Amino acid sequence: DFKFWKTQPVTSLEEEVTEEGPIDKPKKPEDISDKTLPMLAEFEWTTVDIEDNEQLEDVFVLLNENYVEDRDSEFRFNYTKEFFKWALKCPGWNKDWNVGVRVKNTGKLIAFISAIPVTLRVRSNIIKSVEINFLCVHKQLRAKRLAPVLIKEITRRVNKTDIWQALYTGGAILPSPIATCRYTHRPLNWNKLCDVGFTALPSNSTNAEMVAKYTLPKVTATPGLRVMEEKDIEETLRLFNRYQERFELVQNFTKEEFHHWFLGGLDSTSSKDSNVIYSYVIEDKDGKITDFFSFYSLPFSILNHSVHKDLGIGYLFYYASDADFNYAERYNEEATSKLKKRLDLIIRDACILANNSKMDVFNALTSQDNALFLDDLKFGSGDGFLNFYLFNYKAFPIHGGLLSN
Ligand code: YNC
Ligand code: MG
Repeated sequence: DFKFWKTQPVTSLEEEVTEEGPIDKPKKPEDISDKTLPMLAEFEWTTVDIEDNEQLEDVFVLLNENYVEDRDSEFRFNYTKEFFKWALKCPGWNKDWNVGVRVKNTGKLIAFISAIPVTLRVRSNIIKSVEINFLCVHKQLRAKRLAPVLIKEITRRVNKTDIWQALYTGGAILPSPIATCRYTHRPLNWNKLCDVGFTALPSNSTNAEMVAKYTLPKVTATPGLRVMEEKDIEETLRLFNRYQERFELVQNFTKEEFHHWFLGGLDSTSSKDSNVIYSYVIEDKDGKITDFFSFYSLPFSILNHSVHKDLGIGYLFYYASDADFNYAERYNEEATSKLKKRLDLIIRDACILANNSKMDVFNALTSQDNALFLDDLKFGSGDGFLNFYLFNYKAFPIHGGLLSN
């Protein structure tokens, strides 16, 4: 019955939105308390310094052991320091927004929540916001109403900087999703996926048939495809911004943010050696960038397998193409079929590159324009759904594509 969520500025599940905009009356940072929320006696608040390796390690030990798991507990995300640096140390990141809870006696980290700054566009409205991620409570401390306290504390800290809106995503159904996407999976290494129980052999096929179905060439097909470099940032961002106009909910990137999200963390120089984010551009013979795509790596640990310990997973991230710039004609058949052809080609190359980078499966959401190519590129629907939420912002449902996550 959402005892907590009922008290928060979010759209309730039965509500019909008639007007878009903030839910709370405008407030000022000075209206917000300077004091941290009360915490249970045996625990204490901590601001996790993610630039301190030991503290960063506390976070990924907590998450690796207690964060999202598949239903049968066979796989768990295998977060690394590099991944967190990329995900949490983006331009404008705020040290105070990595909030943890420790056991007073032992110092053990038992809960975490994070925020990073993002600029959202909901249709034509630009909203200065944060994105909330990595909410986690230790398995043995669940159902003690710690999550609402973490959420209120991060809200307080964000509000203190004059930011009043947030975006968050998750598998849980809460009041109220503005959009829901499904996870899809494109097997790259069928034998291993089968071996570790990630996929099962369909009853009417043989392993050999499945391997044949999913085998990809080693060499990409798009002429002019190459790794994105520093010098491409400005042109690629322009292409990207134009492409994003077609979507109703997007994240706007500054040049600096674009650099971070597509060329790796602040302290890494190229996407090739960061091993977290992989970005590519397609340059035509006149030296013009016509397309770009990206994917990131977030492997699973395999929990009880004698041979395989990790499962390499690539996640399709953002892409853009000049194949269909007339977004007003989004549903124009000719424009759509031109774009589809192009995306079929370049995202197939993304699968090839992911496979060459030792990833075993390539995941994509049904967001952005992915519906155009998922079937033809042999992505299969997964069990997982991802709901998108806005905090303190009422919005009409989002149609069609939206941001990647
Ligand atoms: C969830 N995922 O409904 P009600 S996604 C938000 N997001 O409240 P307790 C959640 N709320 O129903 P537990 C939630 N899951 O009474 C549960 N809730 O109103 C709500 N899992 O609290 C739930 N990470 O502490 C209920 O539950 C209340 O001990 C119950 O803890 C929950 O990062 C959790 O899936 C998720 O670690 C921490 O189960 C725990 O079960 C866990 O008794 C595994 O909580 C990992 C996992 C979630 C990943 C994510 C996005 C989080 C968004 C949070 C909302 C942010 C709002 C905006 C704030 C900034 C505003 C500004 C400006
Ligand atoms: Mg709890």
